[in-house]
Amino acid sequence: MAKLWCFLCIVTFFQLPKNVISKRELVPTPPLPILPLPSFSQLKWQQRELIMFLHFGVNTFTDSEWGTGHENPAIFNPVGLDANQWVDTAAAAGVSLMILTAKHHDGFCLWPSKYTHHSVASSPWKNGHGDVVRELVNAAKNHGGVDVGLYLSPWDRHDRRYGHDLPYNEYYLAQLQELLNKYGNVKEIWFDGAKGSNAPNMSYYFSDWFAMVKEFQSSINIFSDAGPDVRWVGNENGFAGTTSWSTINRTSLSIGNGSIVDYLNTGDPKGTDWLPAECDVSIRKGWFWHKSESPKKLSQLLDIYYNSAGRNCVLLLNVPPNSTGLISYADVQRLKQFKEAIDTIFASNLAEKCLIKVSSQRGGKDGGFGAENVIDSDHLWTYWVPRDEEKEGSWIEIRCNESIRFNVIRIQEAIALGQRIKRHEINVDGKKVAKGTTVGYKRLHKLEKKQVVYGKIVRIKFLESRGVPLISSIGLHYDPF
Ligand code: FUL
Repeated sequence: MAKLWCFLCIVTFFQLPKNVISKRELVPTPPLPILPLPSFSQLKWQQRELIMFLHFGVNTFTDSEWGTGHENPAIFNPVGLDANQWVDTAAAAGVSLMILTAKHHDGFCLWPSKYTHHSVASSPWKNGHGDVVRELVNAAKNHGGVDVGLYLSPWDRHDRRYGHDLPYNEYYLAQLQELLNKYGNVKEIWFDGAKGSNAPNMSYYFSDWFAMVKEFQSSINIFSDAGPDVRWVGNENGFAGTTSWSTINRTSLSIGNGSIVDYLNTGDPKGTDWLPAECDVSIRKGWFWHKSESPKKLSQLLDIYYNSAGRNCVLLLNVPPNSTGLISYADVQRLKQFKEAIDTIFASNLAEKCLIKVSSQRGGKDGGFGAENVIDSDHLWTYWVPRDEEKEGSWIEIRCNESIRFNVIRIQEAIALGQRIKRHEINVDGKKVAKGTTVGYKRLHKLEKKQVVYGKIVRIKFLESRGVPLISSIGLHYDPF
């Protein structure tokens, strides 16, 4: 008897793991990604949505946009400079990264570079002991939650080495090392492709620059016309294309090449590189502060937001400190209004009050990929997935008990598994109200003024996609502005 008991015991012991495994096999797995994918740093960058650019330097004192390189450092004296005010302004506007022009085309350095005299060290500001980069870095650190990025202009109108490939590239690399070694974490570096038409010929050693940047800063994103981490959107109006892929072929890109702006603007569904676009635009007409200029209207800033962050891009909004060294009151006020407006529009999601139905769901009910994922607070890692067979024609329906009033539709893809949607449309109570191509991290459809919608049933149809669409969030909002 004892022997028999023991035999049963052994049989049960060997059967148990099998049962456990077969139960586990039933848990639906996420679908395969569709390459290319974002890197960890690119995902973090995308979630920022809004970055602040700070153009500041000798031009702030000469009322110009492109300095000649012959400016006397004696003119640089921002007696009231307070980087805490810059950071407070940015943080209040919801900004988590600030990019400062450490050196613009005029060659004047906002930090005391040991490789040139053309810097703050030769200015009367703080008797030549000032360092604007340090002030920003310290203020950001004190504030917490705000990161720093730097712009180092390749085109240098002051340094005599410019136009001589080897010495200038060595000079530029030496300055990069100073900036990336001495100031802690730098989250983005901006390599501007601009160069005057009469400037001397010059080859930049991009491969050396990029390799060195990554050596010093492992989590940095490198911006240039051609990446490698973030690309230019092809204009300076802050507008991405209505079709906006984060994917593109880097081999078709080059820095400072005016003929590729349309390609940069839309990206490429067949692109083999993940290289999302950043939309740079200034809150004023110029990049640098000019007494005669004032900030754009709130409605213009909202348009820019819809056409950048609302088209799968990050908005890089320039807010130039003035000659006192402060962000002007008018700009601070406008940014406050802008932030309040965004908060008002997106604070409530009217879809949350309604029932969400989907055409099908991977793994069936309770499979983990259902409709509930599109109204939770995670906009990346929880998402709705239709069945594999539903690559085209899948849909999400928002069914409300009573009519709701909205004029903004928000759709977000789970881009961590690749950008997929090629074409979609939105119907309200059976009538088409909007259509579009790409979605990406965030797509906002702002309906025209006269088109405020009252409706009960909103259906979002995914008509064409690379693989099944993965939707991480859906929103219906009302914009009163
Ligand atoms: C351009 C520059 O020439 C402007 O001065 C500004 O810095 C803008 C962001 O990029 O290419």
